[in-house]
Amino acid sequence: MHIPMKRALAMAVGAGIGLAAAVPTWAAGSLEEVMEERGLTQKDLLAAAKTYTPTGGRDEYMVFASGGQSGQVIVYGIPSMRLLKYIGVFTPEPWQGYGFDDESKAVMAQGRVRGKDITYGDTHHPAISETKGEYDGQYLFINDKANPRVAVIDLHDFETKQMVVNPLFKSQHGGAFVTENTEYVITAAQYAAPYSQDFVPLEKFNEEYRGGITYWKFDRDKGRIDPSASFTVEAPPYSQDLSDAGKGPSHGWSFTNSFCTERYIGGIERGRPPFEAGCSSKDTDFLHAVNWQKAAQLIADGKGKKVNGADLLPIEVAVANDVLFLIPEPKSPHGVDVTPDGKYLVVSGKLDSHASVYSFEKIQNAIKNQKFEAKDPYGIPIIAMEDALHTQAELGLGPLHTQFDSEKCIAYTSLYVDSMVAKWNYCEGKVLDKLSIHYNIGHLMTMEGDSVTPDGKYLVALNKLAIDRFNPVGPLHPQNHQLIDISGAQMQLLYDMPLPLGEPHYAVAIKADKLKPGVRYKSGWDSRTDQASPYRTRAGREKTERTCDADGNCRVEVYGTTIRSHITPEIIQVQEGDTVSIHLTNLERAQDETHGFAMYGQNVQLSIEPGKTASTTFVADQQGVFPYYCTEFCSALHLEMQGYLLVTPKGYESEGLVLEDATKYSKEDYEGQVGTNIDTQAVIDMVVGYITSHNYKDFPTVVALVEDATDQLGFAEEAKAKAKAKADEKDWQDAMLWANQWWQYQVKAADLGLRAKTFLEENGAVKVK
Ligand code: RUQ
Ligand code: CUA
Repeated sequence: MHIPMKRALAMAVGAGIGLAAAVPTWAAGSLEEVMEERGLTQKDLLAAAKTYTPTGGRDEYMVFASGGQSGQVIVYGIPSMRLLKYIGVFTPEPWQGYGFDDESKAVMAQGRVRGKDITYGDTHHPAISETKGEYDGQYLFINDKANPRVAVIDLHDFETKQMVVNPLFKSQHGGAFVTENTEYVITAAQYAAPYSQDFVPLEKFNEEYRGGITYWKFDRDKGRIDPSASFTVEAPPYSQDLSDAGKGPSHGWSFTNSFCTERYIGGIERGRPPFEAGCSSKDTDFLHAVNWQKAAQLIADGKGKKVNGADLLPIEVAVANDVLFLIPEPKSPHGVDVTPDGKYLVVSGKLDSHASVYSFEKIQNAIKNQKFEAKDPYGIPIIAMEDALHTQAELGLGPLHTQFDSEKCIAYTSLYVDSMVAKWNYCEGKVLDKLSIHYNIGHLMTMEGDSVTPDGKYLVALNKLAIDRFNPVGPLHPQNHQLIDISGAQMQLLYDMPLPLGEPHYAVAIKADKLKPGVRYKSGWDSRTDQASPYRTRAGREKTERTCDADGNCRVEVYGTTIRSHITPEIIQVQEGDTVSIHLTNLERAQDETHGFAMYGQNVQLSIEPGKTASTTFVADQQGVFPYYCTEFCSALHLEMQGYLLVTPKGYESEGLVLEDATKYSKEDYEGQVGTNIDTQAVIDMVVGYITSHNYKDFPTVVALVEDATDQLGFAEEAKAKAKAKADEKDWQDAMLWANQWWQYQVKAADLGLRAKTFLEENGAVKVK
């Protein structure tokens, strides 16, 4: 078994040194032939050329899309539309160990609602943290509509760090939206409900059911939301919908739509007309304009009150202090989007064919002159529509959401009923272009489209239905994100991407070079608290401790490590009934050398990225044999990265048996192995010779590989010393096994060396000596 591997290594090296890399040739003929065979047009080829990303290429933008009721966030690249990651947020994600390791279970526990674990979320709107209105690439926030929660994701490692539960709401659609410097993350209630957790009859809807807008204080230094510094502005039971934060001149304000200001309560089963009839009968609903800066000041001055332990600014206080205003907006509005310059807000009514552009300046003038057309039943002043409106544009049927271009005054609005995108000028209220979408577009998104300086370039249509666009996969269809080129006067459809998780409502795209994710953690890191783990373990310090309390309840704490290709410990013995905690630190420093940890029958699955410490705790309540292993194919000896949890019956006494190796080794075996190792070393030296004779230090990737290989060779030296010591004792059994372990490390080093060598060849390294 050893010889062929050695030969293979030698051949690989020889081939690399002796021959230039082979020149690829097209097997399938010329471009024209491929076009003909696949039925592609010139236009298709152009679209392909705009999206195709050759192997090793990177995308210009990174998209964070809501995963809808999958409770996750989907990450993909633009223009390639290649999927890069699902981030576990409200839903367990086993590959990442999310919701399986103790550390992330603690995050998910923050999201309990009324003491109940909620293991999904209905995510709608992701938002990237902003500095001076620009995406800064540090954090991502996303809401859960069904259970009013917000999650904080750190873009340093793309992991969910925190969840907060709204103390007042029972649902929460209009979030997450950040203010200009991420002072606050805004979320608005959707379905009105009593703030109290108690039963309140629907007959008291007008008096006791409430909506509201919550301003979650974000503590940038800690990278966490601070619930104690957050507050809610009380609002009538108007089904608040989407929101947006002011920017530039409108900074300090926020805007929230509503869609059932009729305050209608359905009840088909009671013979009443349904919600949908009663909630769309009036011609207008209300845009809520909130001066959150003033609201925050009032809360700080003690003008609010505590409800369910949270700060609330009551409607009367908000009204008395010019904090809350209403403005009529066309029938069943959905999106409200503040323009990049912060001067206007665009509102679309689902049941109106217009988009309405409101002027922030006009709104402020009306407030200054106290010019109101009426007050609503809760005493909130209503600014007349004509006093706030800048212009309206007839766009088409079912306008929903608006995004902005890099070019001034240019906006794109989704037309749900028409299945189209309208490009228009919101300063002049003029339509410029329309493009068909397949089918029923909801949100749309331009590059950095929520920032003060959108990039334009591309637009993604987030469609509600895919119908016939893809190969059928049963009654539940994939979602369809369509990539559109908006760099010219006319929009051009480039690509359809099926998304296998849904329903993605909204997405945000950031310039990829603004993201600076790490590739490893500091050794022994708890990635969820972002602190050194109390369970971090260094090589050689692995240990297992068992302690019992006075009642005879015992805990076993395992402080272990993982490194190619073994888990320490490899045998864990506990007693039936013990509570077992296994803490594993991944000792790897090499990029992408993640180890997994799965165990039979205990619902255990960890992902331990380089440097991370992850833990699992369970009760070993049944005696038995429970194999465990690494779930990431991390090296040639990955399958051997294994171990046993032995759960002995209570009161089990060892029968004094001895472990016997099934295969016996002789002096000759040992010497044969040493011979192989010496030959392998010669191969490694050749590779090292190649690398060091080139300018490898100019390639950070290679430098990292060389560092890793040097580590592996260090381990090889240790194993070699052990083998020699055993040989001196004439213990040929262990001498041979340690010699083999020495070889294992050599193979890992050789593998890294070859990868480094290939990289140098492919990237035009030059000979330096
Ligand atoms: S949604 S399709 Cu933003 Cu929740 Cu509009
Ligand atoms: Cu570690 Cu496979």
